[in-house]
Amino acid sequence: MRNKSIVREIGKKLEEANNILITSHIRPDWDAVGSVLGLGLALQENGKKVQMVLADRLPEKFQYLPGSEQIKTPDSNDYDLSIVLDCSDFLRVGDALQEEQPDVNIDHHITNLKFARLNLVEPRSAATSMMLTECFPFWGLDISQPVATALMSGILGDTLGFRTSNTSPKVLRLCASLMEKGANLAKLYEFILIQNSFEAANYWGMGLQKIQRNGKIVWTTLTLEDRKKALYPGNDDADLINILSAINHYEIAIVFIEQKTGRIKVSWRAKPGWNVAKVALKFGGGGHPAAAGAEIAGTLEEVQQQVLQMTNELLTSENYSSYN
Ligand SMILES: [Mn+2]
Repeated sequence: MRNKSIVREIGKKLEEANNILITSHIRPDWDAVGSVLGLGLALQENGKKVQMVLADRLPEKFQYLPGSEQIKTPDSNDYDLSIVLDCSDFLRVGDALQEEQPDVNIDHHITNLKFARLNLVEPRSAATSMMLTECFPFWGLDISQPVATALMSGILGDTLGFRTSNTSPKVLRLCASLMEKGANLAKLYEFILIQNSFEAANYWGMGLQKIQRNGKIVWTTLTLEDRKKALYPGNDDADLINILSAINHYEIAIVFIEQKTGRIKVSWRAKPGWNVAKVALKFGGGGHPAAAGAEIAGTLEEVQQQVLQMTNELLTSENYSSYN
């Protein structure tokens, strides 16, 4: 933690507050849910009233985490401290918060806009759940088994199972301490990173049949028709991007996912050394150097053309990202 004084200030706020609202971004991932649950449960165990709120209904897979039944969609909120976790842009909170400026933002996205009154932002940190694991001793919060499970899930999710280039010795030490507190690494790893549904595998097949390459980029598309044929229930790529980014000799992988809204969801993955968040940001998205996303208006053909062009520009104009 490099911002010790902000960590202390946030600790003071937590101590003073009695009714705390914790939220994260729309389309939550494991770090969003893991950090909300990790902090929420730890504060509850310390006698605080905590509301855990997400704008989107919690996808089924997260029910695996103890305490997840407490996460609810927004209603008339009454609270005296608001905390936004793992969220770089206040817009991504959706309608989980009605106020103009939240009290606290804790996040690790390089694209963070520091929109709260107190911002603890560490772009070098591998996950918001990791930042919380580091902060808890300063805030006098113990880590129970459910809290350790939530935090470990967030770290596993964002490091893709300790594979991203920001997986430092510190990440592994913190995870070892979470194991000592009762987080079951093998079980969480299998559930979060390995297991997937038959429908997802079928959907991958549709995308894999269409893979294309040009220069250092490999990409594919998933249409609404593909989704329907595969009976895949989500509106995402079912993590097909992980398979594309495993193809050797290509620096950047992209998946274009057609949405019912007439927009195209774009997911980028880059080998170490490239910062695809820069391209995502140009399209109104965001993310991390190695993994970023955006949702762009236009047809599949139009968006493909624009995104491939911009991504190619990144590959030709930049040799090394200082954040990797
Ligand atoms: Mn995160």
